[in-house]
Amino acid sequence: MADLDAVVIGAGFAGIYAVHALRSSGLRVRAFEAGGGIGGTWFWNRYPGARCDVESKDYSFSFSPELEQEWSWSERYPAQPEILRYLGHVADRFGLWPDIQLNTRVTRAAWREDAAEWAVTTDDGAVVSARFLISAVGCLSAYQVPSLPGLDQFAGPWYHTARWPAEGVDFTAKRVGLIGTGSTGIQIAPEIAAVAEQLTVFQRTPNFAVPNRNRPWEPEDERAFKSRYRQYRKEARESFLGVPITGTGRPVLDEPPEEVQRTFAERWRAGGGMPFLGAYTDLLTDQAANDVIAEFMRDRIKEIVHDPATAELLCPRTFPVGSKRLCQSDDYYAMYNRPNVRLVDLRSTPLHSVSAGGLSTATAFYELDALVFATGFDAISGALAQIDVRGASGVALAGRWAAGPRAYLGLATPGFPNMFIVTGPGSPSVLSNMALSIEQHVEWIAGCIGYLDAHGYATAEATAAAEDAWMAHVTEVAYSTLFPKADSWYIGANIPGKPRVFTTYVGGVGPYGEKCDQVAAAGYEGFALDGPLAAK
Ligand code: NA7
Repeated sequence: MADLDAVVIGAGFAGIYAVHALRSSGLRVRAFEAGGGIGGTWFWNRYPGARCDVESKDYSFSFSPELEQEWSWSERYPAQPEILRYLGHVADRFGLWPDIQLNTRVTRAAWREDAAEWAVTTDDGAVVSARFLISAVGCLSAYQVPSLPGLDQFAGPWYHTARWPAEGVDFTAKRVGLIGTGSTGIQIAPEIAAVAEQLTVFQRTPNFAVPNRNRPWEPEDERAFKSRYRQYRKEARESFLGVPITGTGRPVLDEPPEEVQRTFAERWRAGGGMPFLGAYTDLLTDQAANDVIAEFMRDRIKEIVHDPATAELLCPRTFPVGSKRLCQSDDYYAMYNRPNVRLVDLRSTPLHSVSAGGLSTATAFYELDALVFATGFDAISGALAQIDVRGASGVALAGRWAAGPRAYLGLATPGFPNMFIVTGPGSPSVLSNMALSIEQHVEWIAGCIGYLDAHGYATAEATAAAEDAWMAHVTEVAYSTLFPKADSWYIGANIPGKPRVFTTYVGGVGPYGEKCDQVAAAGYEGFALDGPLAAK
C-alpha cells in the first residue's frame, strides 16, 4: 500500500485547499512546500507594494461560509502581508499544519506502473509513495532574471521581486535601478521612489495601468456585503472571470462617443481593471474597439504626467489594452512627476551590461547603488517543468511539453495517470479569479478521486484525443480574441526560446465549470479509467 493517498506539491492557495478538501474526503495527504512558510506566490513576492489586483472579497476561499463571515479584510485590494495572515488563519482554523511539510522541495516524481502509484522524491533525499500526485505549484512561481553581462561584477546588492528578503530592504539615500514595468514593477516603483535618493526605471515596454482606488473596507459596507455573500459566490462561479462584473452589455463601436467617454471616466474614477475592460462587449475581440479604450488611457497618462516626453514614453502603442495583464496602481504615473525619478527607454537604447558601479545601455552609463529586477516569470508551466516528472514508461513531462504545455481541461495530461494539475495549461487560471478557479479545480479533483474509489478504479488518465480536442478549443477561443496579439507571458513570449502557445482558456469561468461538471457527470469522459474492478 502506498504511504499516502495523495502528495500535493506546493502550499499556496491551491495546496492549502487541496490538503483540506482531500483530507475531508478521508484521504491521507501531505503537501510539500519549498518555502519556509505557506502562501506560495504570496510568500515569495513580499516586495514593498505587493498587492493583489482582484478584490479581497473575491480573492478568498468560499468553501466555508463561517470562514468568509468571520474574516475581515481591511482593504478593497489585499496587500501581501494581509493575504499571508489570511492563509495562516485558514491553516490554523482547519488544522492543516500537520499535513504541510515546509522547507521541502519536490525534485522528482515518477509513476510506478507495477504498483500504480507515484514515487515522490524531495530535496532531503526522502521518497514517499502516493496513489495521486496533485500539482499545486502555481502559475507564477518560476521567476526569471535576464542574463545581463557583468551582473556578477555589480558592487551593490541586487534583488528579484519574487525573492524579496523577509527582513526588507532599506533604499534610503540609495540610487536604485529598476528593470521591468509589468504589474510588479508598477507596484514597487512608487515605494522605492518614496525613500530612495534616485530611482531610474529601465522600461522596455510601457504598460497600461488603471487606478485601484484602494480604500479601507468600511464596517457597514462589509456587513451589507456579507449578508449576501453566498448568493454573490454563486454569481461569481457562473461569471466570465470568476468575479461578477456589470458591463453595459453593448459594443463600444455602437455607442455615441460622448457616452463612451462618460462610461470610461466613471469606471476610471471607480478604479479596478475588470470593470474597466468589462465595460463593453467588444473591447477584447475587436481591434478598432480596443483602440477606443487605448486612446482613453493614453489621454489619462498624458493628463497625469507633466513632462510630455516622459508621458509619451509611458504610452503603450504596441499591443491591445488587456492583452497583457492590465496593471493597477494609484500612484505609478504620478510618480514620474517626482524630481528623483527618471525613465530610460530601452527600445531606443537597449540594455548593454552591468559593471561594479552601475548599468550601461547602448548609449549611456547609469550609476547605481542597488538593482531591482521585476522581470517576471516562466509562467504557467515553468514551476512544474523544474521538477523531474516522469509518467508511464519514464516519459518526462518537460519533454511532452516541449512544444508548449497542454492538458485536458487544464487538469490532466495523457501518459501521467493519477496526476492532476490545479489551474494547469488549458484552464482559465491566470485570466480568472485564481482563488475561485483553484477551489473549482480542487473540488473537481476530489470528486474524481471519490468516483474512482467508489467504482473500484485504481487509475484515471486523460486520453490523447480528449486533450487534443480540448487544446484545439482553447486555441480557437483564444484566437477569436486580441490576447494572442501581445508578446506577453500568457503566450510565453517573455522567456527566450519558449514556444509561443496561448494556453489559458478564455471561454469563461462559468462555461468552463459547466464543461468540467458535464465531464464528471458522464463518468469522467475523456479519461481512461482502469483498475482491479474495471478489469472484471
Ligand atoms: P511581467 O508582467 O512579465 O513583467 C516583466 C517586466 O520585465 C516587463 O516590463 C518586461 O518587459 C520586463 N523585462 C523582462 N525581461 C527583460 C529584459 N531582459 N530587459 C528589460 N526588461 C525586461 O512580470 P510581473 O512580475 O510584473 O507580473 C507578472 C504577473 O504577476 C502579473 O501579470 C500579475 O498577474 C501578477 P517586456 O514587457 O517583456 O518588454
